[in-house]
Amino acid sequence: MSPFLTELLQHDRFVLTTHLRGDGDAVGSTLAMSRFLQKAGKTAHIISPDRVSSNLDWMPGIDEIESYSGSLAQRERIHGADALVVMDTNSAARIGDLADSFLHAQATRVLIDHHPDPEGWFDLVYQRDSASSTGELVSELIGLYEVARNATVLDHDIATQLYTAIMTDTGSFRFSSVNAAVHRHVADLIERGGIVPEDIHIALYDNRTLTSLRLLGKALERISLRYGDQLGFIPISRQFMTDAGGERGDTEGLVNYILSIEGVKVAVLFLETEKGTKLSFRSQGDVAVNSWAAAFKGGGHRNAAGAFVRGYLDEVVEKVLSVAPKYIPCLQSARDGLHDRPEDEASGDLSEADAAYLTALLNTKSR
Ligand SMILES: [Mn+2]
Repeated sequence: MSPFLTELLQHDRFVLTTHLRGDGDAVGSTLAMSRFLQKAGKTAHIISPDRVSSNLDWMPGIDEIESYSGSLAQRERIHGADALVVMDTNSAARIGDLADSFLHAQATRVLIDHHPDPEGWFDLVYQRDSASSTGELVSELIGLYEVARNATVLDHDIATQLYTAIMTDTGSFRFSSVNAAVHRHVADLIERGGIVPEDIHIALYDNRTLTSLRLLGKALERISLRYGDQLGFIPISRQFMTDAGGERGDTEGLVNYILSIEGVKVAVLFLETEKGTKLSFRSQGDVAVNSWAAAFKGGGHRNAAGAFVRGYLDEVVEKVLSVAPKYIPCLQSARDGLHDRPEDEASGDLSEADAAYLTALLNTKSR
């Protein structure tokens, strides 16, 4: 068996968690990992830092996820665990109020994740940033276990959870992280798990409200292009959201539409919130957006990243777009008269409270 699994399975009482505002990969991979551990004879509980996305309510096992309340029972459960597993994020700030007890735990702190640059406080790590999703990593681990123990772990529920995880984190199998290995995992989930992919796609994507679709229409009218039409962006003000009757979550996936324009290689969604503007960066293929996001104290993957910047929406838009060519070389030959500003894009000093707020807000789609 892999050294990681051998060491992991020396433990008996597991508590698993994932990042704030858990998405398909976060929730699916954590549920599948928990069920896997239970089938391996362990006790496993999932405590999420907050409520997971409501579009996952249909997922098998979803009721087993507790939201963290800080209750005595939950704290005792964490204290009594001999392994604490963090999934689909590598950062204490992204597990909200659980961070304190995880950081100071006596238990083995385990990371299973596909984000780059893990924080240093984990004792046992299964991480590969070229993996399409945390779901793919869990699928791998289950496969290794099944071979080593000559056992069957994969079932209909686990297959549903992992299919959801991999599918949502790959934009329905279209991002640059998708390769033959991903499809082999998925083929196995379909074949051995007996799942019907169409049912999962319908459950996830065909439940929009008319209001949110109308909001999408209005938002798409606001797309602008720059840098030789290679960069597209949409600014969404709070006023726009109010006028359109939109709710949090209605802008989900909006940024991906920008990339569907021919010739557009980089897309940014600017979403104004009460305290500043949330940025979602997307790009295609070899074009990387994570260092651009990092310039604004954000982060993420090569093709999907996020950040949060204080200030008025219009100012933030100009500030972020004006430095784009510095981080995206393909835009350099297509400068279109924007003023490049001096090295001030790191938006000054964030107080600790601001930084924490930023992190909580950041939903980098944690691919
Ligand atoms: Mn992920």
